[in-house]
Amino acid sequence: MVSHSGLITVMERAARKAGPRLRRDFNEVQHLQVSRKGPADFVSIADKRAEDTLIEELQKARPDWGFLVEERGEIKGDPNKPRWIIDPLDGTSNFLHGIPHFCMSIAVEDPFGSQGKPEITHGYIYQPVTDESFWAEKGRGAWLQDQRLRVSARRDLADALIATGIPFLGHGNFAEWSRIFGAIAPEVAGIRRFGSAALDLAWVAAGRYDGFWESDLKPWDIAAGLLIVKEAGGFATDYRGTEVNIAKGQVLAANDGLHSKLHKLLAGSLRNA
Ligand code: 2AM
Ligand code: CA
Ligand code: CA
Ligand code: CA
Repeated sequence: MVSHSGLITVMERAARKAGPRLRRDFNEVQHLQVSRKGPADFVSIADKRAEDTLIEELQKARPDWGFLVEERGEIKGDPNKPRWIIDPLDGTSNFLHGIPHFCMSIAVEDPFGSQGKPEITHGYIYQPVTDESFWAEKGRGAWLQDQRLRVSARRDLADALIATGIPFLGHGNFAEWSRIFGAIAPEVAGIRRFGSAALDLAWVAAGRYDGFWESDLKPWDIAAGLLIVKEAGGFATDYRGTEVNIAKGQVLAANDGLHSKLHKLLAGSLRNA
């Protein structure tokens, strides 16, 4: 492993502690207890177990830090210290259907970042089935295991493979998504929708996808992934082209050349609505 800060080691240890149980649960998914949080919004005992393990491990390492996690919500810590932003299982729909495309996402948010406002300083995304970890530290690059990550160098929309997240039953704006899709899909080489926003961003950072757009995302879906994209030389904004607000959850990410082309199509489709 390439040398990295103590915090990345802490995140890695916690993720690799929760990983084997998540893999075991995945192999016996038909026996798992599942409940519904919204019309098509499921949560399983595996989500909760993974979250509990991550909280327990991270609390051991940094006892006074707070948390923002998907299932338990906010756990208050020392307001002057960083907090963890965690999705213990991103891609639950895939998980419950036996599709091995899911991950854990862990980020560190410094309450007083470089400009005195909250800022993500570390991100770690772990896919237990492939054993891949994508991670970044602010200002120190993005990595897949010990390999430096770089967003794709493709410049032409006609060569670009673009990921998105599609609204689903009870969630998101179908009309808006359809307009954007109608503008982008005819111009690019392909569109993918695999159902894990955190992995979508990690794959943009790794140059597997050339771009990604989605809205109505939660902080735990994107906190780690956005930093990994930026540290891999990528560009991420909201649909207006301004800095992403993780609380608002609107993202367009790509290398900078493709970002401006995609943004033109996206903004045009919403203007003509
Ligand atoms: P989750 O698996 O952590 O719930 C953005 O698309 C996010 O929406 C996904 O990363 C996923 O996170 C969440 N989501 C919840 N229910 C979903 C569904 N039925 N289909 C797709 N994504 C869903
Ligand atoms: Ca969920
Ligand atoms: Ca999620
Ligand atoms: Ca989740």
